[in-house]
Amino acid sequence: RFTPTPEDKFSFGLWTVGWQGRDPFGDATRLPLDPVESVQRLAMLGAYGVTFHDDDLIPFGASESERESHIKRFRQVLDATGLVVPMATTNLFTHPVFKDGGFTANDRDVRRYALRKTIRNIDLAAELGARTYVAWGGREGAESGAAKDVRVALDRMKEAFDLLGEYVTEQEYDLRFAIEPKPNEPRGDILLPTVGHALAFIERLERPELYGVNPEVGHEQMAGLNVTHSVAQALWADKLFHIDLNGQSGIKYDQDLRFGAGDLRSAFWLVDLLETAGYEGPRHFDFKPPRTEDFDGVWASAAGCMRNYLILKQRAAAFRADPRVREALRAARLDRLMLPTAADGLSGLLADRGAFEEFDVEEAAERGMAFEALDQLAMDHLLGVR
Ligand code: GLT
Ligand code: MN
Ligand code: MN
Ligand code: MN
Repeated sequence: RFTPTPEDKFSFGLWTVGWQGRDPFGDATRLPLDPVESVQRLAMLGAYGVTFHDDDLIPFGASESERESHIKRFRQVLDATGLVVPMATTNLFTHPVFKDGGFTANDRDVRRYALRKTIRNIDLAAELGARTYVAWGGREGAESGAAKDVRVALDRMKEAFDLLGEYVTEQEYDLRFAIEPKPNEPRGDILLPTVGHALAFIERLERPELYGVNPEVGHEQMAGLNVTHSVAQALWADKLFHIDLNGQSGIKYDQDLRFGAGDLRSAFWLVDLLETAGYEGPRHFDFKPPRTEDFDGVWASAAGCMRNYLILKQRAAAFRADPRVREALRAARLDRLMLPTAADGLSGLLADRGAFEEFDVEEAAERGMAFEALDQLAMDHLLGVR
């Protein structure tokens, strides 16, 4: 029970289990992990996929021949374990050259370098069979007002994504982009800070169909938002290309806790949404095993992400299947929300005296919505007492 298998489509970034625990106040608490070992361990735990930044796999500055040998070892362990690479991404944030961003750095040279670095890893992503290319612009932003002309920076952001879209189209790669929003950290304020901002941005691109979003649980919560609502709107727009699952407790620094830790109720509703909305992409974990942990703790933390997802999936399914819940959903009038407001059209609405002139506003205002009883049923299922 609650044992993951590849059919569950769980994936992990190399940078998650491989995080050494370096933070702004302290040095690394763990040794580097060989990507080959990460892949082996993740496969043993029941994951189906692994994702990476260019620099997670091939150390920054490696020579061409070193690069080839890192890729070869990686391919070998993928073949041996059967793990797939559903997604890849670019590191445009660690090296000091990116201190003012990649695609929107004020320095034009840096922007051109960032695009070439990205294109180089897109080729590798396509070779390894990835279908999604994530773009997290953690350094695209500012700490002060005049330092960044946001409207012009968005022009450069659009230019970058349009060039990347042109490239994958020309190469005939079966690859789409997923923009990952975050409100702040490491920059004081980051461009495209929420799912909503990213969705609006995408519509201004030359090939909008090539771009979607990669919402991260904790990032929406850092902005004080309901991540399940953000993901629901992305699904509504057919833009949920990928997802970063993790845990966060309220508005504070990016905690990247294992999935299910932090806001558990939010995790429950998110799993309920993903499992009922027909999301078919990877369930990707972007978490950081706390720096208190040794390697046993790292693997326990990774296993916990998947276990919590499967427990919540079972709890959410039990909630949806419970006849009392179905009744409570009707009492809360969810079936009524599904009715078009004016199937009779605008003229029907305007001619309907019952809609306004004869509408009993006071009577309608008195109707209770029965949401609390419904939510308590959810709570009972989440807590495992039903
Ligand atoms: C970085 C960031 C994550 C992003 C990764 C993709 S890297 O760790 O904090 O949220 O998903 O670039
Ligand atoms: Mn992320
Ligand atoms: Mn995060
Ligand atoms: Mn992160």
